[in-house]
Amino acid sequence: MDRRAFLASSAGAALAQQSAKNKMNVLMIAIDDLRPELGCYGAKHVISPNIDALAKRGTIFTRAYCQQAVCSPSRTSLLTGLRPDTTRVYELQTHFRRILPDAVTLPEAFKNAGYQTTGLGKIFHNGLDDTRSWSIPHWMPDGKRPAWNSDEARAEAKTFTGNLAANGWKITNAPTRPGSRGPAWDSPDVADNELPDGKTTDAVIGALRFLKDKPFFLAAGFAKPHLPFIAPKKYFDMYPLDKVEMPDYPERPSGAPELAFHNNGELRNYGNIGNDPITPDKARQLVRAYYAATSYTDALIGKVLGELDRLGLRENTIVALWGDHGWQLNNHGLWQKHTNFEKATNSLLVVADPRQKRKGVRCDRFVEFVDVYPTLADCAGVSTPSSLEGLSMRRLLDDPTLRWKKAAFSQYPRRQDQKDVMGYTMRTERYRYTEWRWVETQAVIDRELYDYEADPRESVNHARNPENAELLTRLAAQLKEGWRGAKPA
Ligand SMILES: [Ca+2]
Repeated sequence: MDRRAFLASSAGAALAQQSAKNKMNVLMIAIDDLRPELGCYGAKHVISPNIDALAKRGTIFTRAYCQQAVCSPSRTSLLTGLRPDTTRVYELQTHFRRILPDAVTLPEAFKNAGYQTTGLGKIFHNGLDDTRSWSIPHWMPDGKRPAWNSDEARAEAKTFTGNLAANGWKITNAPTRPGSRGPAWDSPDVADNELPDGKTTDAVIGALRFLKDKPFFLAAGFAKPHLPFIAPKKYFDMYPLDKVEMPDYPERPSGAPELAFHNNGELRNYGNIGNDPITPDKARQLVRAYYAATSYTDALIGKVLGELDRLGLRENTIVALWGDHGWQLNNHGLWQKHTNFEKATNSLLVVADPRQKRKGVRCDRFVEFVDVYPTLADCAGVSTPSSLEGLSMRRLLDDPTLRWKKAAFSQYPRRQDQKDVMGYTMRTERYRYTEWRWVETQAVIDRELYDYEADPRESVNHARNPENAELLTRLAAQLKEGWRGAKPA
């Protein structure tokens, strides 16, 4: 190398080093099935001091909507920045690479920008990991996988990639027999790290220590409060059974089509639920256990955020925390997610960028989970594919009152008469408008209209009232315009 080239290259290396120093890290915390019912969301009966503390240094999004209220479709949409009708992932079996082999995922965009990227715990849906997303292989706390970032883990990740390719990315989760999943809740008297999420927490802390000097994108996935609601006993003790605040409106909305509902099949897979009626006593036990599992997860997140502080990383790390969709705690007689109702689609989202101008504020603007990818990339200065279907929320972090999206969009598939049905739903400032359509012909089978101004509990479907004809026509036109039409000018 001649002297000039040497000088140029060492200047380049120094610049690269400098820019690595200035790069913001990302800690993305994914929580399975956590609904936005926490202290920082105004739910004082839920004990969540650690997420509340994070919210004080960031923005709480009160109107964040997932694109489909079930794990893999929602996570795939968030992690690819594409909506379910683009990913074609509507269930828990299809890997998005079958449809979109060249998609660049959120962690992958960071990897391509020179970041160390890794995931611990549930990030992509279980069994559907995307090896291309990670510079250090993804790790699960199931005891079957080698330690995070070990030679064995790297070798296994290679084999895993090979297997996926050989199978044409087809992975199927065998359906579980009813009653075969053990109890729906349990409160073992164990230490936090004797349960899988506690093991994930220890591994995340180790990963932070390892990654602290490099720009990193670290995804930490917590499995609780997903069913079964298992948490150490001390978290159950925080919620005396007789004092548990029971969720309101257990009734179905009047005039809602059968397509809007499900039969609580996921919950009924658990041995102590089965096909028996869910009695008020059982409902109370379930609600208490959900809150206990929530507080357990919150405590673990506190440990992770504490380590971030101890390592001096708070000022150069963006933290994004989300629950992958909402959750119905006996709202409309429904448990779980799997619907287009408000409680299933409205989700938890907190973003904290240490550089944001307004901290500890609530933002009531409509944001969608497809927006998480462009936001994190925008905040970190990472380039993204032009095909993304979301909008960066970065400006909302500085000013939560900006004029923003006119609506948020979600969808949920069903089967009827052995044919595929898709329910498309749109949440506007005042209404939720839903169309259930045959997939094949796109003909509308049924509609729902809820007016949150008059009826925040969705107790009446107004779509069948002839007086609303004009409103329905207007909302149908807006739904047809979809997310492109709802973008701020
Ligand atoms: Ca989930």
